[in-house]
Amino acid sequence: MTGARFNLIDILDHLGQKHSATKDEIKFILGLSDPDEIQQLFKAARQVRGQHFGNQIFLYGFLYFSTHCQNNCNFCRYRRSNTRLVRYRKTKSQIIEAARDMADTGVHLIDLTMGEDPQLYLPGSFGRNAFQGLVNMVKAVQDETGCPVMISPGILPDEVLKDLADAGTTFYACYQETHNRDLYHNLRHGQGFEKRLEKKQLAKSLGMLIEEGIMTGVGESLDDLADSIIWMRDLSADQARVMTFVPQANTPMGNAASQDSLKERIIIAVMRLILKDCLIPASLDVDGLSGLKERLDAGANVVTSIVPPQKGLAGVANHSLDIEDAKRTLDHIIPILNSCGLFPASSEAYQSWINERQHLLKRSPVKRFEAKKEAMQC
Ligand code: SAM
Ligand code: MD0
Ligand code: SF4
Repeated sequence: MTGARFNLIDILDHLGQKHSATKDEIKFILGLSDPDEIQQLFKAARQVRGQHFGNQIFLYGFLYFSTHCQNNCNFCRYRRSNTRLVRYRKTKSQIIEAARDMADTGVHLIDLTMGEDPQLYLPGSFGRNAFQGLVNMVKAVQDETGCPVMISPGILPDEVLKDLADAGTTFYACYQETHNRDLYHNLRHGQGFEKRLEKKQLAKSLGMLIEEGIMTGVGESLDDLADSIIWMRDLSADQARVMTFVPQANTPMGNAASQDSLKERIIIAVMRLILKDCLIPASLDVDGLSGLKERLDAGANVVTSIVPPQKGLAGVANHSLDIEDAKRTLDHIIPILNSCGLFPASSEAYQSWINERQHLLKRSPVKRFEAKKEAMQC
């Protein structure tokens, strides 16, 4: 518990009227444990979602095109030292075919995700040329599907981020996992905390929208969670996610206790109340299709990790759950949206949300960048 006791109804009213909250108030709502109070929190989050997005939900296809990785994140199945899995690297034509299939079913965006594939980071070839194939592939996916693209590649050289921005890539996703530096170094061992933040800032200054993300169930405190939400606000994240850590066999954190979805849902709701018009995913990658309704009920407005079957594609936190039995598809997802009184948005509605957001970014890039720099110094 946080110690301080506030009046929940007052805070929820205040946040529902577009106001902000102090860190102590954020900690207080993150720490709720009374089931009735948690339901009030979820209801308030759904109301704020409704104010900004009505009953429209966005849908993201997930395409994990290379599971090779040079890094050794302690939480991740795809860490370099895990030799007990079969990895893959999809060809450009396989990627385009899978992306086209997903676009045909009606997703709004294609999320192209990779490990930091060592083939792209070979000694001597690090730089723009090594990544030309990646940039061309993003262009081809955009052209062939007509969908906006999110790229989730980890850390890239600055000039490659620039090439991706020039190619019209809509989103750069790069998750900090936590904004507590000590915890970060336990999770993303050997990777720079500042560097990861700076890449997001650079992407934003180049005109791309950014997604920030955290994990819960990794030893974080309420204070850490409140800090992360404040970071997301100060970074002007366009999309903000939380995922419950799923322990992975043959990794250093493989024997950790698993956490149920309640904390994740509380964080989703608090993000909604604080970040308001930000996109907030309900990922199918943690609890599969059966965890979708409860995440939407907490105020999420994007379904992510939609994966087509029969393509040999993997998830991240759950590499196979619900994929080959086609449950991560719109046929299964749409009835669940409808049961919550929600509907898939049109592609035009998604594109106009993006346009509006990019327009805002163009109007005040310097101010936003300075605000973020100040936030980094706190
Ligand atoms: N390699 C790139 C990178 O690390 O930025 C792209 C992959 S990234 C989109 C994979 C994300 O999935 C991680 O940042 C983390 O948030 C989440 N993730 C990975 N392993 C997980 C696990 N075991 N449980 C829950 N989430 C996990
Ligand atoms: C998801 N498995 O949406 C995906 C992944 C990467 N941008 C997203 C973590 O849950
Ligand atoms: Fe590699 Fe990304 Fe997994 Fe870390 S989270 S090991 S960078 S794939």
